[in-house]
Amino acid sequence: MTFDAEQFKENLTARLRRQYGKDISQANKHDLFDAVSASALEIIMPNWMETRKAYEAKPTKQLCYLSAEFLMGRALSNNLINSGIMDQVKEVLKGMNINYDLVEDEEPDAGLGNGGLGRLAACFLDSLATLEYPGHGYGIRYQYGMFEQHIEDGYQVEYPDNWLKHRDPWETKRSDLAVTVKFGGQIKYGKTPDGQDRFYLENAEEIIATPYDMPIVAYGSNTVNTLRLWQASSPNGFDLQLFNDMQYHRAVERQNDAENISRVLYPNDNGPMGKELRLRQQYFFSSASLQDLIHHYVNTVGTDFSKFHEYHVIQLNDTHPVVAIPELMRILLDEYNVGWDDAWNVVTKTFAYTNHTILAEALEKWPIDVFQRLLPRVYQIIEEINRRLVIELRQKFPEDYYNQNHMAIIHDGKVYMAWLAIHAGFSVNGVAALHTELLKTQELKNWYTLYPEKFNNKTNGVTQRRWLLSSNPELAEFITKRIGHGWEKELSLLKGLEKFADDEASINELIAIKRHNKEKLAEYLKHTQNEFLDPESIFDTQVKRLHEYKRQLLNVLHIMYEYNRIVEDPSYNPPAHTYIFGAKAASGYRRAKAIIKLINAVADRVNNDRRVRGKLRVVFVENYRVSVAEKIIPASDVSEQISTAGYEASGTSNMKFMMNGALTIGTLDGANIEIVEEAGEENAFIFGLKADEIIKMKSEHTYNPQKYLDRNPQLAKVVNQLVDGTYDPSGMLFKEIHDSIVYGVEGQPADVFFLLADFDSYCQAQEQIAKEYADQKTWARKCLLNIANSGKFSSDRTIEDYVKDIWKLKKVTVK
Ligand code: 26Q
Repeated sequence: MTFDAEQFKENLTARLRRQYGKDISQANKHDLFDAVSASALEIIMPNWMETRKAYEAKPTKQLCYLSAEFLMGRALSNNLINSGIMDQVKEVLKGMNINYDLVEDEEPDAGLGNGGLGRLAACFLDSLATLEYPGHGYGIRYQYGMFEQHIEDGYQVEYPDNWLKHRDPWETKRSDLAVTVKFGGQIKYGKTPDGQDRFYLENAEEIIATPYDMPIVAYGSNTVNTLRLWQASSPNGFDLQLFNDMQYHRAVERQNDAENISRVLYPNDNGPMGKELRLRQQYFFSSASLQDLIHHYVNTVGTDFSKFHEYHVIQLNDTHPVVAIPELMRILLDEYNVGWDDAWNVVTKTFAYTNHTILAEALEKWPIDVFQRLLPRVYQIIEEINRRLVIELRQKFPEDYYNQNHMAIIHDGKVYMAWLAIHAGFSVNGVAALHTELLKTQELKNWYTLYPEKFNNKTNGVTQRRWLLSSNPELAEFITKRIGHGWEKELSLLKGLEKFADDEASINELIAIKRHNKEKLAEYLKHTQNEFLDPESIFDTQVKRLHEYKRQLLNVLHIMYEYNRIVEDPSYNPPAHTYIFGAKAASGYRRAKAIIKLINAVADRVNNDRRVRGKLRVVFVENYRVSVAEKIIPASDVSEQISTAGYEASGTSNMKFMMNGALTIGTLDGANIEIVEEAGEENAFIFGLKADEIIKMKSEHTYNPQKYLDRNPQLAKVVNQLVDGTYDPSGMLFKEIHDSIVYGVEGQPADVFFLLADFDSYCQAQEQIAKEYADQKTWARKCLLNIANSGKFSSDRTIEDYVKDIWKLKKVTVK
């Protein structure tokens, strides 16, 4: 993009003048963030407009990525880097005596997602634009994103994330493109004004969906794609009659009820949540997005829908937007008078479904009564889809009454959203090789028998623009100095670094870069939460949502074990080790919250014990989020990826750590398997039971956790310390955690996530880390080999895989 320094300066001062009535000398950091962003958008805008024109000039297939979550993080640095004007902007600001870093830090994260699934959507948008594919995101403009986590007395306390408190300079409100979404009402059948017999809804509640567009700026090309987020409001405004009657609450009730649909992101990651408002959210953005697509199609192609799938492909990010399937049927049947078979033909060529989890509790199912009341016509259409499916099932599985019942979209009083997606979609994909295999052979085995051709794997990836180029500029420069530019758009070029593995100067430089990143993180944590970190120590990091299957508890049990060992044996002198945690727990997930309290209790004890000072430290980073990940990951030596094998569909932070030269301690789960395949087993610390071993023990009921306690007195001691007053005088706070591993609680067997079985093996892997870290050069060599072999884990590769096998998009060059 062309950059005119004078023009930029002028835009900046004009924005300050118009929006805030201030000149540069009066502007505070926030004003500056807003003005710099607005001025950058001014530069991006012509390309955004050109991109739209290019897509319209020659209609080609467009991808619609439908997702309830887009975990975008901050936009400013990303957009400046991608549009190639970062250096120039910094230069201009420097000339005006403005420190860019302070401006950057003013931007709130767009935290419109929970974790992996939401961040994956954000990485995909970056790759789609950069690879010049016409692909757009569609989601919800939550007024409140992922909650803000405070730690008070060691407990997680949630505060609303009011990220739109100040206006968001990146978004454009498009009132001209608003649509109506209908809820409830009664189904009627009758004549339309033009004399057609149709189904329609009477007395339905109407909600306005207004789109807000965000630019998705390509790196190194002119493409600017769109993330379109819908906001809900009432068409009726507030009720003046009631207001005049002094019934102030009731006067705004309707408006509030409508706005509640896009009020807040549900903070459940991989968890159950059968709330009606959530279904409202899902239908709201699915319906609005489809209406948008249909308008586009009708305007560019016309009302012959037989070619719809040649112009639109819709990727469903998990089951959250699956209600779009019957909604497209409804629009075609009821609004465009298409017959059932023709409509079904369109639908089955348009939708593709990604599964992100094999946890049973995350597979969405809605009670029939809730569904039917909220979306009567959509429900009726699902019934018809189901009726036809059941006929197919009887033919395919004669006499197999289990499958005939269990695979029905509607059974046991519920609507099974995943079944609807698999049946109606043309593609079903898992997110890592192991995950896809487990879908085929375990969770979705019956569906794989019915539709083997639909199943495929798409191993996740992350964008190196945000997770390396932007977040780790020193490492980026190290790379470019050795292999030149190009890796920013073709990550497999990193392979060229391998030849520096035995180059002393390179290894020393790599060590110095990691060291500097560690110092910067230490400084940041000193500043934000008054934590002291020793950059000499191993930075051993586990940052991800808190979930039992991710086994933060295994990490903590090992820390407790280390602590005992150092205290009991003064001659034991391991290298200094800092354990860093960052994790949010779903607000209703009691045991996850207890684990956060435990981490903080252990930190409190360990960090205040002179006997282990300089050897062991535990830090819980408050309010972990994208912008904090960007600081933690480049500063980490060890990446904790320790889920029970078979449970983590893929993981994506594992890839970010690898790219930034951290060594993985992990189980053979999710994408860890492929990471080790690329990096070499000798360059990671792999431990624990394998997925097939876990599956076998589960199905044969042969796991006996007590055996491990009997066998290992140190482990027994640590487990007992959960309740003996060591970390909590009452002995009660961690009793449920204790009981869940030792006895089993709530009808579950003991230790469902196999912590005790993997404990020994995890300790050995940690011991190996301590040993190998002592030899800095050998360690850094392994880091370099990890970086050099991380090319596969670029989301650019993932997107090309989707394009080739599922989406069949063509690149569109924007002039
Ligand atoms: C479901 C029903 C009701 C309310 C909420 C939900 C819900 C919300 C979020 C269910 C699941 C999620 C998020 C899941 C998720 O983030 N999964 C992760 O996806 C990553 C990207 O594919 C993988 O790398 C991770 O392994 C997987 O856990």
